[in-house]
Amino acid sequence: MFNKILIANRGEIACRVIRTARRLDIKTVAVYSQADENALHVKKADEAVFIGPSASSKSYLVIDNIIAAALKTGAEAIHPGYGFLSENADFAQACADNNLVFIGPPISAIESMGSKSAAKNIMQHAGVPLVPGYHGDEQSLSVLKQAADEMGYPVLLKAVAGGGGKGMRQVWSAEDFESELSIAKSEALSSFANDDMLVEKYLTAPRHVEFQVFCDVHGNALHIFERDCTIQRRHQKVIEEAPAPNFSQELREQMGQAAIRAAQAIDYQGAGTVEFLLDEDGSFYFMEMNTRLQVEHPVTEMISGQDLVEWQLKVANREPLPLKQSDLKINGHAFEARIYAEDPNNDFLPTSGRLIDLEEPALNNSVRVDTGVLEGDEVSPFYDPMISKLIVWGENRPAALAKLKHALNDYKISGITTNISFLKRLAAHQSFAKAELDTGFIEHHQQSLFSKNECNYAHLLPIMALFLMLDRKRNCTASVWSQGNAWRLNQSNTQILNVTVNGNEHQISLRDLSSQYRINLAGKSYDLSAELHDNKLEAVIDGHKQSFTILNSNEGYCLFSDDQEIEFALSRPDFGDSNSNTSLSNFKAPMNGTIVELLVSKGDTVKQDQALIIIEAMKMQHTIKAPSDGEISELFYALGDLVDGGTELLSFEEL
Ligand code: MV4
Repeated sequence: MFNKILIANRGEIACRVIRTARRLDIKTVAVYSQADENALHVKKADEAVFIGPSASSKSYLVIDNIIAAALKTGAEAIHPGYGFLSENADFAQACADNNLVFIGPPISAIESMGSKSAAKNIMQHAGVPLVPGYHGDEQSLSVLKQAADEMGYPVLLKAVAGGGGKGMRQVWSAEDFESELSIAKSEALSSFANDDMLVEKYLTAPRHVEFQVFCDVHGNALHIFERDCTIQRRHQKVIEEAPAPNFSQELREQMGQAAIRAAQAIDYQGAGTVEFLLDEDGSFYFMEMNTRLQVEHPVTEMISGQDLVEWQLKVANREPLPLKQSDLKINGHAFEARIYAEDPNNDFLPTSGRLIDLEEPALNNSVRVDTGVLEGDEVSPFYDPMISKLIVWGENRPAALAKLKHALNDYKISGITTNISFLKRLAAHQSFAKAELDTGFIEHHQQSLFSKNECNYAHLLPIMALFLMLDRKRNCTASVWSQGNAWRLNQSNTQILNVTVNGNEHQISLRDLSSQYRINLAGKSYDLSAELHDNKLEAVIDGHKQSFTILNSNEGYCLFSDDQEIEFALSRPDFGDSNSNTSLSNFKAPMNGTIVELLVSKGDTVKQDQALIIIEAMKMQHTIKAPSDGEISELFYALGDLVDGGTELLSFEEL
């Protein structure tokens, strides 16, 4: 086995690879950018090498810097993780040129899968089913339209050069074909400088089912079952599971064999994923093959009991696969929920800042958290905003789902907005429990998944008041009563508290009756007793005992109850110096990306909320909007420019 490997990645996947390497007594070398100087993956590795500025284009994507780091430290092999250089054939070639083992497939396999239309041709020859459609070179309107008419509507137009859902357009009837084609072509031309189209039968409610495959250099090939990754939002996976629900053993065998044929058709080696669309009638079709370890590989590990990184290392070391197909058995069910720094109530815009308090669920054999951050760390705008992955296991799907809900409830992050509350609503959804899955799930269930009743916090105000009082008591035992600002001494044992929640101030009177407290709020009175230990408040409200977690947050505190997380603060005295509109104007790129639409010009006057710039990053589009009516005084970038996360994009003058 290797003595030392370099991990050409960051965050949770770098930590994940280090964990297995350490168990196998392999030394590890991390690489890091400026922003990651104190990152967890750097702390976990035996050695770490600085490779450049924060922008990944200047660090994690610089092949020469990574190769130099490996040569300098004497690493024998490089694990690329996912993203970054993991599917870059030039990088695999640079490894080979420098006698470094690339822990991934042969260069030719990466190249074969890099072009979508070439991949489809290879798969067709290998007998892997493709969605019925036209993949030809002849691109005239009459040929494309005839293909569509013959297969019947609806059809899907896909840019040959596209991928990840970009440049796709549905056509529902023959009359619409010509106009939809011209829109699709112009979109493809501006995005990919190539307007060649595929025409496919449009599957209206498919599932995304992918197979984990493994091949060694000795010609052995097998699959480690499937993952259902149907729950996606704008082509980003949200919750994945294994095995796929409502999936027969017969279908598993058929699709598994097709996946192995796909891998063997390109002389694959190492870990790969073959993605399929699964139609409602049980037909399945090849979509693409990913030539790397996937983000969601842990659900496969949970149900198979195998360590996929260990398998990768063995295959890269030219050892045979550790097991035969017949040795592998599915045990139970697993889910993965991706925890992101993003705001579900603001179009999932990435958030960044410091993870002030971070509480993970209790970890054990059935609850796993793969993370790249610690409490107090900064989530920077430079990289993918995924904070961690929560992976759970149960004897069967309902048991695993119960575990997922419980663990999500116990996962608490304050300081930055995350998608945890959204994940909780997904996990609790009736249709999800029934595994009524198709790729439109989140869109179809918008109403229930984005309900705004989170603002209903009246019943939590007494808890907030009680916490503020007990917290103050433990911090300034000397004299609670002599503290100034919002605390006012009334009678000997009654205080008036002003608590701010969502910008609203609430006046709460709190009377200390030695063993109990009586709270008066908006004309109602409550009797409570409570104890505060660290950040847990145990309160008995009118005979009902409940437990709450309260973490420190940016402006005050964050209260976590069963289904809500809500920020609150003790109101500060008004010094009359507050400038109300300070933080609204953010014209910074949320992450590294490309300007795909520039909707205004210098000197334009715009209305509040008008879209100004659309930036695309990580397959997502983000719209920068006007915070108020105003004028665009300067635009710093042009259409098509690549910008680094955090870069100021324009200057704006309020009118
Ligand atoms: C499709 C399809 C329906 N019919 N092709 C989206 C990403 C790209 N790689 C393939 N995609 C799709 N291709 C046909 N003929 C529906 C999708 C699709 C999708 C696929 C997998 C997971 C989520 C999806 C969300 C929307 C559309």
